[in-house]
Order: sequence, then structure tokens, then C-alpha cells
Amino acid sequence: MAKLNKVLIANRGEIALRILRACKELGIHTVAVHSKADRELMHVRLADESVCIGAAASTASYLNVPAIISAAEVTDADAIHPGYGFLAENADFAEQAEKSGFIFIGPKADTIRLMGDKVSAIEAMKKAGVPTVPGSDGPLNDDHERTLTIARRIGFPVIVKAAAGGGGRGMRVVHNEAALLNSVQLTQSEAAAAFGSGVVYLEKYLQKPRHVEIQVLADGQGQAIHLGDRDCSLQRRHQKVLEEAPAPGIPDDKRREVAEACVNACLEIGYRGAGTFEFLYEDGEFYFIEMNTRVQVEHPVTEMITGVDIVKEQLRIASGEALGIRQEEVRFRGHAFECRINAEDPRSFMPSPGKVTHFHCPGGPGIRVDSHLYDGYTVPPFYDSLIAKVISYGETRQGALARMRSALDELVIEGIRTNTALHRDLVRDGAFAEGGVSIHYLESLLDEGA
Ligand code: MV4
Repeated sequence: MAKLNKVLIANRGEIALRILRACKELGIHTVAVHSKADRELMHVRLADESVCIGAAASTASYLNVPAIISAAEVTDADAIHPGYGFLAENADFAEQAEKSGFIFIGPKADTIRLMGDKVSAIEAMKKAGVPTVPGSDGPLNDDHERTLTIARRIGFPVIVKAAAGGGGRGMRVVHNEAALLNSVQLTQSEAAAAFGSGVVYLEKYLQKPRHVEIQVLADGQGQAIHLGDRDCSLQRRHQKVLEEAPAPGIPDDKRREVAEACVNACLEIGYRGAGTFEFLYEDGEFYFIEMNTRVQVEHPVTEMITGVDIVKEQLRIASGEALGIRQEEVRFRGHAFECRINAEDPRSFMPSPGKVTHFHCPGGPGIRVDSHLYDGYTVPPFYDSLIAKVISYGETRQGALARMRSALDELVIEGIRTNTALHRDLVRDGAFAEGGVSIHYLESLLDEGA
């Protein structure tokens, strides 16, 4: 890695450990930065160097831009890997890191900014030939007649979305004309308060879609590939719970068509790094909604079916190397699932931090566990409750599912409450086993049980 001698890992938990492992394999030195509450993290212990960057609260540490840049300076790091969450999609952070002389492991700041504004993201993708949801093709203004005309053209139900929102924040479904203008105004004021921008747009509301996303890698030097798709429809309150690759039951020509459109779009906008195109999939058609400019929690399922190490590729791209893999060399084989294990109460879903008195990891052929847990580790109350990802691989979907059932039966986490039992139920659910359930399936299942 010519330009990467030392990487600062600007994250915590399982993804920090995942990044550390990739760096070690590539012979790159590592700097762990951590909050005062995170001295005991596994990757802090394993890193070559570590720096405490602030108090427990994320705003004082993992979101503290000057503290992270200073840590990179004092340790003489070459690059910063942001992981996911925290500053991963903060264009100002990427810009400041580069201005301070560090490589930001991700796209250019301008690309992050383009995708952060959902209106400009959709416009760029539509222009590049990616299929989008019928909508307002731009922001709404204060011309109420115009808003009404647009909504009538789209046809009800419509959804009002904040341009600065995303991931389920700042949106509202509208079922009829009578409710439209008030809903637009409410979403505008909520967005202005939450994101500092009241810009909103309209889309046709898709009533029972699946969430299917395409993983891409691009070197920013004229080469881009896709690593296929993932289905992330099983979610609760916009938090993904269980993902799989490939998305089941999609015709191969459709799958290839949308993935190739994403690759073309990457080339058109000069995309660099790992990225994910999020689509809604309904009645056999794909509709682009957002792009994520980071490595995602669920990236392992794609790694399992392609054999490509996405984090290592991120590091290679950041070091200035051209993509080492051509599209023809990517072979899709088998099926993979990922269960997100959270430290949370199984009934209330409230976080359940505390000391892990016993941790036993499943294993055997086709099982991977990405987790920073160890016996005696205390899960702090300040951050996301994800504590482990159990990933299964099989030659067939049913084979991968059978392995996941067995792996979840082996998993032991004592001392804190977790959602393991929910996963054990899900992998035995009939409709889920069939494949292709919608984004509403898990919540309707949970409502029934309540
Ligand atoms: C939609 C939609 C239906 N129609 N857009 C929620 C998260 C954000 N990424 C976009 N979201 C949605 N956008 C149109 N035009 C339904 C959702 C949605 C959703 C999407 C993906 C995964 C889970 C979801 C749960 C509820 C709503």
C-alpha cells in the first residue's frame, strides 16, 4: 500500500475491529481512537496505537471532528477510515480531513454532499439512467397549485420526503388531495427543525415494496464494478434486522440490468470507493431512492457470495490503486444471511447495556461472526446496540438458512438481554423461508405477537 502506511479508525465496535483486521492483512499500521467509555474495546487492545478523543457522548468523541483530526496528526496517520454511522457520510468531515492532508477513505466530499441531498442524488441517478420513483423531479416550492398538479400527475398515495432526510427520517405518506398541502407544510417545518433545510419533494408511495440494494466498488480512475444485490426488507422502525444476498426471486436479466445501470452511474459521476444504491423493488421493477457512500453494516453477505473483501478494496482504492477486479472476474456463488444481534430488551426493544458474563460464538463450515464481544466486556449505554453479526453461507438459500438456524442455537450471550430469540423465530418463519417478504412484514409479525 504505497500511500497507506498507517490508518486511523474513526469508529468503534464491530466495524472498527473489521477495519483493523483488513489493515493488518494488508500490512497497514492502525490507530484506534476511542471515547472515555470505550477503553476496553477489542480493537483498541489490538491496534498499534490508541488515542482517547473525548468523553463518552458521541458528540464529544466519535463526532468530534477536531479531536479526530488532531489524533491523526499526533499519530502521523496517512488516512482515516470512518466506518459507518458517526462521520461516515459527513461531507464537511471528509473535506476537513483532506484539507489537513489525510486521505478520507470514501468518496470525494462533493460526492458525499451530492448524495446527502436526496433531490440532487435522484436527479444525478435519473440522468445517468438509473430507474427512479415517479415524483416531483425536484423540490416543491410555495406554489400550492403546482404542488397539487404534481401530486395529481403522480397519483395518490404520494410520499413527502425531506431532501436532507434519508434512512426513514423526515417523510410522510399522503393518501388524498385534502391532506396534501398540510402534510407538505408539516414535513417542511419538521425538516427545517431537524436538518436545517425545509426542502421537500414528492414521490409516488409504493405500498408493499422490498428493499433491495446494489453494492458497487469504483476507483475514481475510470473503473467500476458491482458486487450484486442484497435484500434488506426485514426491518423495524427503519433499523435493519436480517439481510441476505442475493435478493431472492428476482429475474436474472432484471438483476443484471439494474446493477449495470448503477455501474454506469458510478462512472458518470466519477464515484470513488464502496457505495450502495438503495432501491425499492415492487411488481418486478426497481426504483432508486437513495445512495449510501459508506461501507454498510450488511456488507458481509456480499463478501460471502463474491469472495471480495470490501474493506480491503476500500483501502486499496484509497491508496490510489486502480480496481484489481474486473466485472467478468466477479463470480456470484451461493447464498448468505446476516442476523444483527443487538443488546436490547426482546419485548420493548429498549437498549440493554451491561456486562457480558459469558459469550460463546457459533462456528463450523459457512459461519462467520463479526463481533467485538468477549467474556467480561461491558456494553456501554452510549452508542448503537449492535453487538454481533452472525453470518451464514450456503450453496443454496435453504442451506444457508439451515446453517443460520444451527448457528443461532449455538450462540450464547449472558449477562445482558439480546434479540437472539427474535432471530431464532425469524429463521423458522414460513413466509420468510419462502423468500421475498416486503418491508412491512417484520412489523406486522411483531404487531401480531403483541
Ligand atoms: C419510500 C417508501 C414507499 N414509497 N418511498 C424509508 C427509508 C428511506 N430510505 C425510504 N423509505 C421509504 N421510502 C416511496 N416512494 C417506503 C419507505 C419505507 C421503507 C423503505 C425501505 C426499508 C424500510 C422501509 C420502511 C418503511 C417505509
